[in-house]
Amino acid sequence: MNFKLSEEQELIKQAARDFAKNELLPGVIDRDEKQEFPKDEVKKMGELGFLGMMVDPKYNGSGLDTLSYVLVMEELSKVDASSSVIVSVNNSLVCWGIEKFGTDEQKEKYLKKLATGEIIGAFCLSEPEAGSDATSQKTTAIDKGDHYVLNGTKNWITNGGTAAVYLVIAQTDKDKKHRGINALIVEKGMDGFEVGPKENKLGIRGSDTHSLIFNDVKVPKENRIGEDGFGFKFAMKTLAGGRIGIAAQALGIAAGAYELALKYSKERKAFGTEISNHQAIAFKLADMHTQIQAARLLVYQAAKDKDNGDNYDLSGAMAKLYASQVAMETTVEAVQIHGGNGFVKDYHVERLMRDAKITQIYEGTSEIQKIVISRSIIG
Ligand code: COS
Repeated sequence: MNFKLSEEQELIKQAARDFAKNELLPGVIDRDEKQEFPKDEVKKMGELGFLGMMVDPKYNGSGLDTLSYVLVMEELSKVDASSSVIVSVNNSLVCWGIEKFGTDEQKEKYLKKLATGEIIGAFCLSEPEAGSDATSQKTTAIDKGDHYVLNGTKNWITNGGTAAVYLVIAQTDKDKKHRGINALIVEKGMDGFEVGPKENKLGIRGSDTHSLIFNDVKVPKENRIGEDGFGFKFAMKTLAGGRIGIAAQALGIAAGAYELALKYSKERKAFGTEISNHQAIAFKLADMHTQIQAARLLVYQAAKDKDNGDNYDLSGAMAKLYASQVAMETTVEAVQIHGGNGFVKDYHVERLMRDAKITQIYEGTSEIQKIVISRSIIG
């Protein structure tokens, strides 16, 4: 086992760290407060190649491995998880899904622009009554020969208002259950497609989360991804990779909170000495450091499995389950170490604590990860 990063990976990690410090940090509190989408920052991330990291250069991507991608996700998430979720969805759900399963025409038309960040994408599976129970899709895509007619509502869609391209999962043939589900590429502006109001969220408030309404939207057949009935498998396979991105996001949130707590504990004095000299604080830091490193190894393992062409359903689910738990616990402790200062916005840790929670919910709740893990080990 070689845990050493290559020179290229170190450079990519440093580039993401510099970008987060110089470009994301200055406005992050304000964007969180105002629920403002990081428009300029996303444009710059596109220029740096962060929005199509694993995409083949022939489709304008950076052609990097999954490990490089998680390194970038970790560094961005230390500072701004609202920005990193935009990166995660565009890379692992939208670009990966189209590159892996799309037609040449779909790649030419959509992937080339998504990979540079000229446009961004959204992945639309969840519904008011189908989140974890993903086979119970109520959105319908009725086959009309050369096109589908799409009707229904999707909920909690990241990049919902800002995306130009939406991968929508919908039921075509109810009798076939999950084998009658399709994945369609829907463009903003198609007749009958409406973006609902923006959600007012606990965390990742800079990201843009909406419901979407489809009312007799005509989607050409050539916009279907894969064979008829492939939509549910498409969603599962895509989410398996997405979970590695979210695990890296959770890792970054935890590591960001830990770095702030460590620094603060060496500056803040109480009872005549820096608080890091008190065992009550030092032991918290020891636990945080240990848990974060364990989470990091799980995330790297999942990324390596994907890069090696091995199955990553199990390793990705374990990485997400554990890293999101560590993100929650670490951020709570980071606030505690900061005391009263931890409760005010200027010190960043309260935001990281709020941002951490969603990593236990989206792209499969912790309970769903336990289903995936237990089925995988029990059979
Ligand atoms: N890769 C490929 N195919 C997969 C798969 C995977 N990782 N996981 C499941 N499938 C396939 C199964 O093989 C099965 O297909 P066949 O019957 O053709 O073999 C099909 O999907 C249904 O699988 P299963 O019977 O296991 O479905 P369940 O209803 O029991 O649900 C879980 C499986 C719970 C794992 C799934 O619904 C899930 O992941 N839910 C969470 C969805 C989610 O992440 N929601 C968040 C929205 S995105 S923010």
